[in-house]
Amino acid sequence: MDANEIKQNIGTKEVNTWCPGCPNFLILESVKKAVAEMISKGKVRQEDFAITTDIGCHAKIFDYLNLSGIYGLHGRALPTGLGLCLGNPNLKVLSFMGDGAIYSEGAGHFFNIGRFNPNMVLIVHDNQSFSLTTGQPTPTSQQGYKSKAEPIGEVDVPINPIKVALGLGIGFIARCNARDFNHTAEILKKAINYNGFAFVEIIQDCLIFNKDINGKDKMMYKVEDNADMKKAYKIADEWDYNGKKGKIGLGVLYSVEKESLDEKWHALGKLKSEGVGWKGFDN
Ligand SMILES: Cc1ncc(C[n+]2csc(CCOP(=O)(O)OP(=O)(O)O)c2C)c(N)n1
Ligand code: SF4
Repeated sequence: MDANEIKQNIGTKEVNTWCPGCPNFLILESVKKAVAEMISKGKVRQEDFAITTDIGCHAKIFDYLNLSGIYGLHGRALPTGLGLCLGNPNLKVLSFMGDGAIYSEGAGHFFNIGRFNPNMVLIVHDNQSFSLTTGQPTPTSQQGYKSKAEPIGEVDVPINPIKVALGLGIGFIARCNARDFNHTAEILKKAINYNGFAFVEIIQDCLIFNKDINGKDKMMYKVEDNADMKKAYKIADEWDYNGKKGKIGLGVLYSVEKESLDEKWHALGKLKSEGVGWKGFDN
């Protein structure tokens, strides 16, 4: 089967309930494209992928991907994904989270995952809003964002997830534009092939909530794959998530080799080399 036929199989027939035109459709396309192209090369099978999702608009991707996985609790897609990695180190685990999910409810898990360094990919749909619950500010919302929860406008300065990830020692850090789905698919393939924990932050508009921060495409530019930490901080500093001033670097902002969980933990590495999960479980 060629990549296009495989891509058809990775989709489902579920009725899609995202708002018409939501960039989540394009993130879905990128994931299907990346996974299908990898399968078409013959080195990995559809059943080698597993997904975990959070709760939120983004998390509905679970219903639209024909991949095994767990539709988890809000803020918990990362530990759920880590559990899958421990259960079967041969899986390629993709965890999908919103900016509210990962930088607020799930922040404690983000804090530690770079240290653990399991072989998995975190994909963040960052629309700078808690959208499923009708638009409350998240840690990446810009100051002044008015919502029913904060009618006077957000008073706190947003975090910069790229700088946070660098500070946490995450070995693969990338940023993408949801609308540029070919580029996102290329980055996702690199993230999936990375040996260790890969973080992919996708900038996404929400068409209904926090509309003031939408439409940043003109600020975006592509960077070459980078392994220099100082340069990565410099790129991260070019945009502070607090408005529409600055430049948004896209691509692999930082990638270095680090000992992965299965390399540190020999029992897990042994299972990986034997091509099995924990003994006693049906793989
Ligand atoms: C522990 C917990 N806290 C809060 C909620 C309510 N809740 C469900 S979805 C959601 C918003 C999700 O926002 P985000 O993760 O940014 O994703 P988006 O909807 O923007 O894609 C919230 C607050 C919940 N289900 N569980
Ligand atoms: S509310 Fe926003 S993020 Fe959610 S489906 Fe609609 S456009 Fe997409």
